[in-house]
Amino acid sequence: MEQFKHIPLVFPRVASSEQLRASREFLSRMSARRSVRFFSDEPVPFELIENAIRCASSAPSGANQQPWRFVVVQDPAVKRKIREAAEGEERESYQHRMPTEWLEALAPLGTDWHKEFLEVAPSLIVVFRIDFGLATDVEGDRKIKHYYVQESVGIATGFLLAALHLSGLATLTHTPSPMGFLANLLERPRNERPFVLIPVGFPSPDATVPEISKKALNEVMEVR
Ligand code: IYR
Repeated sequence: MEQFKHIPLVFPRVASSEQLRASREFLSRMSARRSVRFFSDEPVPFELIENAIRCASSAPSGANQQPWRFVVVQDPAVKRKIREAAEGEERESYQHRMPTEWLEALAPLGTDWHKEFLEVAPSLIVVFRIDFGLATDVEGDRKIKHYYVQESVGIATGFLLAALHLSGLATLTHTPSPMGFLANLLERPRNERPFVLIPVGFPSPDATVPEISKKALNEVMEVR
């Protein structure tokens, strides 16, 4: 049996007063996050995007396969194409595909098929899930099974949103539907599928957000 190396865990122990302080500060900052649909075109320092993607890529994943790819779109011509394609799909969805029940659930958010933010935000991060690995050997392409892709990419996306927010940037968790066009426009290989599209930038000065709230702790937590 092949031996795989283990190394000592690095786990700095912090004083409980500091644990509590850090926990409260993180809670307070994360609770102030909002999904933003109105962006300014002000550019974003690129290292903020890089570091947020480094952070996302540190997430746990099934068998540590890290089944994700983050495509950062800044080219105005590509952003325009993405907007045009997304609005085409979304217009069809809002006008013909989404059942009344779905439209009613979305009503408080005030969304519609217009997606101006896809062109205005300085960066779009398109998260792709890598459904299987591709290895090439003498017999040609071979598929490598990936495990828990949906869960892994969901966790990494959570890390990404948290990192961008704590860097002082606004984001939107956007899923134009269907979003297969993103794989074509961004020329992804056949093992990659779009997972979510995240515009990143600063809010426009007159940005508004829907007046909605989060569930209270006693609605989301049970202790037994
Ligand atoms: N993709 C559409 C509709 C939409 C769906 C859900 I679920 C939302 O939480 C928000 C919007 C859109 O982006 O408008």
